[in-house]
Amino acid sequence: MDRGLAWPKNIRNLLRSLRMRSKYAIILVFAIALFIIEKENNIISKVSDRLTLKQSPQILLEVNGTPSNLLDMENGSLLSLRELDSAFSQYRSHLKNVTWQLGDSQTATKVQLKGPRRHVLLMATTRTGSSFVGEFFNQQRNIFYLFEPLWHVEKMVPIITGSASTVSSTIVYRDVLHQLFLCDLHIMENFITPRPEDHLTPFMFRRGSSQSLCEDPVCTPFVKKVFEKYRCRNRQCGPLNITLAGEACLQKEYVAFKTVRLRQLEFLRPLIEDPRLDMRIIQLVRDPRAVLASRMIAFSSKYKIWNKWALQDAASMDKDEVLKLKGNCESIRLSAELGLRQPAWLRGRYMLVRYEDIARSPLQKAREMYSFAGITITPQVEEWIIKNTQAPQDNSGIFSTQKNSSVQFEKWRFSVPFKLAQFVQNVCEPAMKLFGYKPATDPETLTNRFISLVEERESFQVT
Ligand SMILES: *C1O[C@H](CO)[C@@H](O)[C@H](O)[C@H]1NC(C)=O
Ligand SMILES: *[C@@H]1O[C@H](CO)[C@@H](O)[C@H](O)[C@H]1NC(C)=O
Ligand SMILES: *[C@@H]1O[C@H](CO)[C@@H](O)[C@H](O)[C@H]1NC(C)=O
Ligand SMILES: *[C@@H]1O[C@H](CO)[C@@H](O)[C@H](O)[C@H]1NC(C)=O
Repeated sequence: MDRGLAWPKNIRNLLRSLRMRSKYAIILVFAIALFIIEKENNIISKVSDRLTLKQSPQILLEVNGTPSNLLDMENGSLLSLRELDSAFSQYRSHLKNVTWQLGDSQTATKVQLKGPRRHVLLMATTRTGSSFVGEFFNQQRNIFYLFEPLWHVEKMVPIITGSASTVSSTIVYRDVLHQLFLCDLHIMENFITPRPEDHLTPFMFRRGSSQSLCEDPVCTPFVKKVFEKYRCRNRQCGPLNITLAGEACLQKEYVAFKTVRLRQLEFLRPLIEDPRLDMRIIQLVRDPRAVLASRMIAFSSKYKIWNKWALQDAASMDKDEVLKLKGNCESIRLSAELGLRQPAWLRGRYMLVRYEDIARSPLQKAREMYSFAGITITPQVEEWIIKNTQAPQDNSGIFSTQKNSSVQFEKWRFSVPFKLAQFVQNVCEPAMKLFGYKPATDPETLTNRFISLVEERESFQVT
């Protein structure tokens, strides 16, 4: 397919789906469109597609005084994309941080934040134990914890993740996180489907994984007949009142989020340099062999090429899949190297943690993470950790956090064929070296419980 035509069509589809949404969503789409245009000016000029916008053209006027000649007031449609492009280039600088301005116009400006607060981002990738480690922060009452808030954002901007670079989605992720750390939860309303009405939604992803969204006063009385997609675990609540949740966030001393959707540490610099925030970033990594093995089970359809390959005697592995794996490992490594180099803007704000170390000494690692974050760990958190890391092995579901952690973390060694381990070792060698994961030289080593594949490390060195 011609990529030049695909983007505007996607934008149009997205606009159509957003038609009923508020002005914020529309403005956001333009920020996204701008980004694409910025990257691919030449492609846009080939396109004469028309972009029609059924919603009031007034909307655009609100973005730093966009001139009225951009709009055709008579029939309410926008001019051609080509003309839009030149209009955009005029307003490029204003739109650059438009998500930022969106949020700013809401709660963040109205409410004075209580200080000093600390803001913790647990930055991970899927199947690295991030749900489990996230619980360390979720279990503490004075922390406002959100589980994977970017899930909704990823769902809403498929055009970016699909056809444009991951850079553009990362910018949206970053700006949304920025607002969320400021307790502006309204920013989420642009991404939750169906769109919340009256700031109420029963569709906040995995609400039950955030105690902060399930306790008083955020847990409003249960409403019969409202279908609650993501329920609180231990009680029934009414649909989530996002305004109320934002207020609760401001009442807490600390804010912590976990995400598997943001990989590039360098993008977080604006958050770290925002004087209203006091950021601490904890990057969680895990042996890429274990991660792949776990993904092949948890996301078996997405990883069916790997599953098929693992079972075959002689078959060459799909090139795209290999590149993806390499891309994963490299982006994690590059972020870690940046963090470990401690540039001035990151100093004291970055911590690298290996899942394997947490699995072996959960309490000690939790204390280290809390100490790094400058938060005093409570006995409740410590009790939760003790209770949930010594559970018998057999009651652990795929996504459960309750397991005998010191046994679980290397179970993969006995379930993957040696050739898979070897393959990952080759593709991810630089990352494995940095994090201290030892290659298994032969099948016997792989399955020998007495040979550790994890180097003991007190600290990590960038070479
Ligand atoms: C981005 O937004 C901030 C805060 O509203 C503003 O101070 C800054 O000038 C804006 N930057 C650009 C490039 O528009
Ligand atoms: C809407 O405005 C555009 C630009 O001025 C014009 O070319 C087009 O014919 C108009 N469409 C209708 C349906 O009036
Ligand atoms: C949501 O919470 C806010 C803040 O407490 C409140 O003003 C508003 O009335 C609530 N909305 C609904 C629909 O209950
Ligand atoms: C968890 O695993 C460790 C290591 O094998 C073992 O010593 C311990 O007894 C196990 N704990 C439980 C509760 O099964």
